[in-house]
Amino acid sequence: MRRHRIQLINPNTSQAMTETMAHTARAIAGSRVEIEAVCPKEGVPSIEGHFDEAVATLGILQQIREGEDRGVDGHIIACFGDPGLLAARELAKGPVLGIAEAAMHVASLVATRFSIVTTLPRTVIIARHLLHRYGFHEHCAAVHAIDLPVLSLEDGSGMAQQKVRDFCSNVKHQDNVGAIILGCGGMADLAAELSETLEMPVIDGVGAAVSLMESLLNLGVTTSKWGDLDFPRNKGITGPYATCLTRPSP
Ligand code: 5HY
Repeated sequence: MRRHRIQLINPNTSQAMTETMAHTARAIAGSRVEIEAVCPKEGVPSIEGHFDEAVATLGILQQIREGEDRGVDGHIIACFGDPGLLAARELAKGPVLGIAEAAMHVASLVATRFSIVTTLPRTVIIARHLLHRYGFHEHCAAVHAIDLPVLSLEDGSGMAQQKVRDFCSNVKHQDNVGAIILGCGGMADLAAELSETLEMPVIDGVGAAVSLMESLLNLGVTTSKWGDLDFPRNKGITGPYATCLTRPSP
């Protein structure tokens, strides 16, 4: 049975956060799966808004290109805004999953309603836009921001993690929901512990995306190239984006 190679892309340039997510991904992945964790060399140290997402998207598409050239089977965009997801699906042969979309699918399978706990207030609208785009807005009771800079999750003090724990405990008792989604890739390593202590499903998108990706690869389904997710037409794009675009041989 051929091994599946999944590229886990952390769209920010934090190597520490890439390792946190890679650790969780490898813990969840089955024995037939190899996780290749990467992050762009240039770009934004953390993604906390629309501008950051736009800047990070070039790095994501270049990583997709490099992964395709290495022959990976699938890609995961490990940032809770799912930046560049549809553009990445156009570029890739294999499936591409965003951690927000994956977490919402998994949460809706185990609870009729869920709440999302994310980092900064300014990113709440990004999660709301995705809830509507993916059709999960009726499943979501609330999107909360802890008012936590993303990189505080990697400062080693543990304070950010304690804030997440306390906040999720309040959400359990206030929101009348059956599940909580952790709205940042940097929180990936907290889901198992919180599910146990809160005795309810606490879902992280990295783990959810790895499991869903394995299912897609086992089913042998890939991104449809019939219609809008077909490979981009190579029409002489100039500048840094041109590097994303060598069309793979059929
Ligand atoms: C993330 N930012 O998952 C998002 C979280 C957020 O750098 N990785 C980031 O707050 O949107």
